[in-house]
Amino acid sequence: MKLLGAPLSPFVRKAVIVAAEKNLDYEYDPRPSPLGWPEDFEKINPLKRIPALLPDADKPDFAINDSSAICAYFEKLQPEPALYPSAAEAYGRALWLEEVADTELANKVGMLVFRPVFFNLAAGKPADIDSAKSGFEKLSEVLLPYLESQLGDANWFAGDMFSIADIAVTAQLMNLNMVGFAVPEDRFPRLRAHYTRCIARPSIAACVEGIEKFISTSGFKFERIIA
Ligand SMILES: N[C@@H](CCC(=O)N[C@@H](CS)C(=O)NCC(=O)O)C(=O)O
Repeated sequence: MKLLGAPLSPFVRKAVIVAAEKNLDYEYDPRPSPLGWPEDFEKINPLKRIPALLPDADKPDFAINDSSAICAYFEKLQPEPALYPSAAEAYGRALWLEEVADTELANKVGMLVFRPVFFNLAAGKPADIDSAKSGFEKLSEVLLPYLESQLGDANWFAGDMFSIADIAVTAQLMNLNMVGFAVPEDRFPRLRAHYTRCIARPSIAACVEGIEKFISTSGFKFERIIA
């Protein structure tokens, strides 16, 4: 089984975390990236997005694309530990919050905060901190309050178990952190505590380590805006 996609992609990260939680064995190809696609990548994913998964080396035409499809496939492949609740209500919540994370949260974190910092640095330009700050404020208007309210007093987003919802949200917030914006503890204490709880898991801590290694070797300077 081969998983393809650059590790800074939050969607690739989702799949990497789920595979780690389930102790799945796979080969990893980090090359496909929005900053440069390998030739013929469209043959694997006609949507030209990452992550992509080639489940079987003997079936090179069989690809599963999209992090949600890949994570759900992993759940069937290795049901334990379960990352999707079995009760209908918690299952529905998990899928809904995964969707919120993969669409609106990803869009706002990616376009409004991550891009003005990371894409500028990658292009050899100074980070556009003012745009990132105003992007972060937009994120703080509706989405972060919504996630804060959805947690309530619970440790996890869906039922009493760590699930795909926790993974999907955390995978996005990690990119926010990478470019200098922690979830502010004074404004969103439950979400901040949830983030801290999630990144303590070995499956996610390994990804945090990967980001830190990237930062220290890239030579990019990421200013800390919210600690
Ligand atoms: N819904 C997809 C979204 C995947 C996605 O948008 N990935 C980004 C990288 S973070 C990508 O490949 N973008 C390519 C592009 O926009 O050209 C998923 O969950 O996998």
